[in-house]
Amino acid sequence: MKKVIMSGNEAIARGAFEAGVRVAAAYPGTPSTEILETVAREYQDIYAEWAPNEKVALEVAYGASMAGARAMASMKHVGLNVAADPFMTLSYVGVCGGLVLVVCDDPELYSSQNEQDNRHYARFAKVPMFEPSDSQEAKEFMKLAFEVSEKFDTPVMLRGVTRISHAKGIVELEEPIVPPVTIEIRKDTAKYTMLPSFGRIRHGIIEERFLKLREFAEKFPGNRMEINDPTIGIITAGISYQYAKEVFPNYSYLKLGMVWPLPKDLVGEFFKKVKKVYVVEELDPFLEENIKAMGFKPKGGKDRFPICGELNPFLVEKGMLGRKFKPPKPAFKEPLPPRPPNLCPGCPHRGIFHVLRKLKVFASGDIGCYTLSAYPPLNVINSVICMGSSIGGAHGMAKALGEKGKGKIVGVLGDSTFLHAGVHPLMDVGYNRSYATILILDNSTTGMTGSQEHPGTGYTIRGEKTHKVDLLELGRVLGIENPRKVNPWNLEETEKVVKEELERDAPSLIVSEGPCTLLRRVIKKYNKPLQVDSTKCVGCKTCISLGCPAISYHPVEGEMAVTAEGKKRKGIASIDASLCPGCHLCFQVCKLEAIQSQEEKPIFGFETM
Ligand SMILES: Cc1ncc(C[n+]2csc(CCOP(=O)(O)OP(=O)(O)O)c2C)c(N)n1
Repeated sequence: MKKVIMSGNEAIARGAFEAGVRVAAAYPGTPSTEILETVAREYQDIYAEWAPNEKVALEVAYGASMAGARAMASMKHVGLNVAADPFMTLSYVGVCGGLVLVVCDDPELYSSQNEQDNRHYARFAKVPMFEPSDSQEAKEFMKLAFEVSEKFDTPVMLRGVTRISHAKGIVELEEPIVPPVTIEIRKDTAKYTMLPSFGRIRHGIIEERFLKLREFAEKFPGNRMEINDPTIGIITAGISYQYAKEVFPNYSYLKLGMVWPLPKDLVGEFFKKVKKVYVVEELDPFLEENIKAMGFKPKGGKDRFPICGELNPFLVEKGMLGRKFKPPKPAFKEPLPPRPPNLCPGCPHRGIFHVLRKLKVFASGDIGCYTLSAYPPLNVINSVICMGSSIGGAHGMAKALGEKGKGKIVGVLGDSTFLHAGVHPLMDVGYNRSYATILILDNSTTGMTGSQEHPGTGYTIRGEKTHKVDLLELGRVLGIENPRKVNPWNLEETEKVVKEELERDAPSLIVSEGPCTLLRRVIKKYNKPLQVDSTKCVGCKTCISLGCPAISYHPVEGEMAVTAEGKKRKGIASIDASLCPGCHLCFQVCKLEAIQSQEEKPIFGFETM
């Protein structure tokens, strides 16, 4: 059997392939993104698509399943909030071809707006959930998940976390199977049409299904007991198993590969075999509370281990032994310089935020690279909760403030976010006549998650050309009479248009159009890097306030503390030519002409070909 090294996400994709999946849909989101990217790259027989959002992705999988195909939807944890509506009722209708919903949680919020524990969703929707502890299990559990899905007529959830998705391990490859269900149109209206009369019947059916799944959990091969030292036992699952096993290899374990429903008899057996039982799990006391509800009394759980953030072997050791946590000695004497997250050099968003900061607006923000402008030195975004919320937030604020807020409220979101969850709120702005100005920062990609296509880019996940949504046209259709377009690298033009739109007492929309500097699909003609004339620079830091990583400030003393024109200065700016893509934003903000262009006719931003 061939063995390869794979990340958890790659292994999940491989599992889908080996299980004979036909249709896979997703919306990007860390840490889940590479699952569909791997499917699209490696497994050409699987139809793969970026859906506009997670709700659509799950509905696509549901349609494929009704036709008898094995189907998968993958998303990050908060994506399931968006897909929760179809998900909760999908549990009622069940499947025809197996359907697996992969959700990847993000304990520690490496790249998310919250760290919700999606195990609750499995209980909430009464569907089984598997949780792998490494890449091999990720692949195996995917295949089992499809079998369970068809056997019990249920969607199955597979939960990952960042450390499973992104860590690599050895995976044994097998040949793909031909799934047992044929793909054809079948009509079963009472099963698939959730009118109240049919839904009532299905509810009863899923309660029965749940009892059968509980029995199945007792025999599920991924739930296993490892009896070593009988004095101490740990009930655990997923990545927490790895942490505990690393520090306490000799303890006994009940490792749960199926975290919902739980195997009551197996848990009872473990309590009989081991003297003191602890529950080690990341985030919420999900296993602990459910085990306690069965009548068992673990010695410890969340009273010893943190409820917030990731666990790690040190935290598990500390919790188990009650010792003070001593962080390991750093390998370097000097601490690494802090590198706060920042917009890239040449990022089109920077120009917009320079203008919005100048105009002192309240910026109802959204989720994407542009959220980073909430940090210094830009300090522009003032609020964010979830994808698409910028528009509704700005609109609601405008309605609450009335006259007082006129000309002061903007909603800012990216192109991918707009098409994910911004279309309906913009419809609301048009319909209910808001004066809030909405800015869509169209960089022609889903930048934050690593540059994925979406319905506004004109390309599919496999790079085929396709229909491209025209954002200005869409704005018009939604009730914005005169949507405007700006080049965000042209500060004068951008400021003029934003000011005019802020003054407009009507729904208003600005589409800021400038491709992401990291976008590989677009071929760009860059200006030459800019240079600071050190004889002119007075160290006023105006260019520094753009927050461009290519520009830095250096204190000066002695002769250097005076400019050629005799002006005193404490420092000077410099531009790192290896980082500067020549966007010319700094050139435009420097009033002393100390930043020099090397172009006769500079382009603001860069030209695309
Ligand atoms: C419900 C949900 N799905 C996915 C994500 C992951 N995510 C964060 S920002 C973002 C979109 C960013 O793209 P865009 O709006 O175009 O802005 P950009 O980063 O390109 O500036 C995505 C998919 C999320 N945070 N929430």
